[in-house]
Amino acid sequence: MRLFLALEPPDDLRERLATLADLAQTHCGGRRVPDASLHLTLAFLGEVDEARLPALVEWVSGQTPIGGVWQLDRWGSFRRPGIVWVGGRTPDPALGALQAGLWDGLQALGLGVRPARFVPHVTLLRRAAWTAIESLEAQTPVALDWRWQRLTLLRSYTEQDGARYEALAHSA
Ligand code: 3AM
Repeated sequence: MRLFLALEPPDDLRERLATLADLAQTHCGGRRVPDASLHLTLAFLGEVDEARLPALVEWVSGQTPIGGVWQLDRWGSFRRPGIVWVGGRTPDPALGALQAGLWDGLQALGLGVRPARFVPHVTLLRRAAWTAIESLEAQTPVALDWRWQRLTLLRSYTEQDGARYEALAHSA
C-alpha cells in the first residue's frame, strides 16, 4: 500500500485553497487537485507492506504535534512534472521540526526514504503550464494562515482520473 503522512487543511482553509486552485487553472490549465485531496505532504513513505500497518497506525496515533501557524504567501511550481502549488517564502521552523521529527521516527521504524530537503507546499495543479504563475503572482498574491496540529496517515490509490486518498489514522 502506498502511504504518506500529511496535514489536512481545516474546512475554511480548504475552501480558500480550492478557490486558488480554480484561479490557477484558468491561468495554467492542467489537472486540478480535487478539494477533498488538498493537503501538505510531510513524509512520503512509498509502498509499505500491509503487515506493517498496525504498528504504523499505532505510532501515528501516539504522535502529539505541538501545532503551529504556517503562513502561505507565494505561488510556486515544480518544473518537470508541471506542478503548481502554494507555500511559504521563508522556511517555517515549526513545520521543519515536525517533518524532521517524523523522519527520525520513520527511520527508527525502517520506513520510507528520507528526502534531502523539504519544500512544504500544497499542490493545486498537475501537468500544468507552470510558467504562467508569474501572471498569477502579479495579479493575486497569496496570503493565508494555516493553523495546523493533527497529522493524518493517508493511503494513495491510483485511479484513471488521478490519485484518490483515504485517511487511515490520525495523531492526537
Ligand atoms: O503533496 P504532493 O501532492 O506534492 O507527489 C506526491 C504527493 O505530493 C508525493 O507524495 C504525495 C502523495 O502522493 N510523491 C509521490 N511519489 C513520490 C516519490 N516517489 C512522492 N514524493 C516523493 N517520492
